[in-house]
Amino acid sequence: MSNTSTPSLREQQHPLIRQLADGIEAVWHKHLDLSPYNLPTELGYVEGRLEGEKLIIENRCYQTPQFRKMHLELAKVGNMLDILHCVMFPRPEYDLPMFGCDLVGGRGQISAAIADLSPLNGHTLPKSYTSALSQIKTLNFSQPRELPEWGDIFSEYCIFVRPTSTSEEAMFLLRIQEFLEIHCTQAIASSPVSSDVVEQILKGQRNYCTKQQQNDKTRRVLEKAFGNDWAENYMTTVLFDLPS
Ligand code: BLA
Repeated sequence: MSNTSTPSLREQQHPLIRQLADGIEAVWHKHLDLSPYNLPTELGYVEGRLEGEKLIIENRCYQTPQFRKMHLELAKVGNMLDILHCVMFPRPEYDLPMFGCDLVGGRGQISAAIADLSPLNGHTLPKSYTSALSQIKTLNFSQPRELPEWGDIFSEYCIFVRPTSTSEEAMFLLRIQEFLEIHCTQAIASSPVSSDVVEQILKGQRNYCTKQQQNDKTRRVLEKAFGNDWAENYMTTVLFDLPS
């Protein structure tokens, strides 16, 4: 695992990705009691080739008393593609939503920026979340994007846009910080649930991961650079592993 002072890839990435990576880690450090989470060593830092360009993947992973795995991934394909992927997997003993965020850009423009606190029971977030989220202001972006079919896992607070200006980028950045402030504050105040509820939560997490594994756009990038088996293994053990 790489620790605090090796921000190599992020310095070469789109400014929004860099700011977001720094911002996510800052909120994590501010609120949570972080310990390292070890990915299989061969998957912490990976290099491959995609259409003659070098694909580099750099992972950072933590865990806390409330979160089984907090994963921040940065990836870069030559000068074509910059990617930030982040998911916080709660321990199933806590009734907490999934925080997920994905930014994809190339040649100076972010084409997809998505962030959400996704409920695990199919439809509603815990009341404490909806009351906090209803107090932050509704944002308007000039180019909202349509969710794919598997995107029924996302909440009504999900943002999925193509940011068209630095002010829209700043709005997106701020919204993620608001999501994370709410999420970390709620998480540390929450108590473990009873064992029958744990089963329900696990079911919800499995559904979330199974849907995310259907993202063909992610899969295609990984398949082209590393092959089908590697991509399948990476999507099911690193990006969206199901809790045992
Ligand atoms: C879209 N994800 C994409 C796209 C690419 C990737 C190339 C298409 C961009 C576009 O349409 O403009 C690629 N994303 C990757 C790769 C990794 C990655 C290679 O994370 C990792 C190595 N994806 C997530 C998470 C969410 C998510 C956590 O990993 C949401 C919380 C969403 N990504 C997401 C969605 C799309 C996307 C909804 C659009 C998919 C579509 O339009 O079909």
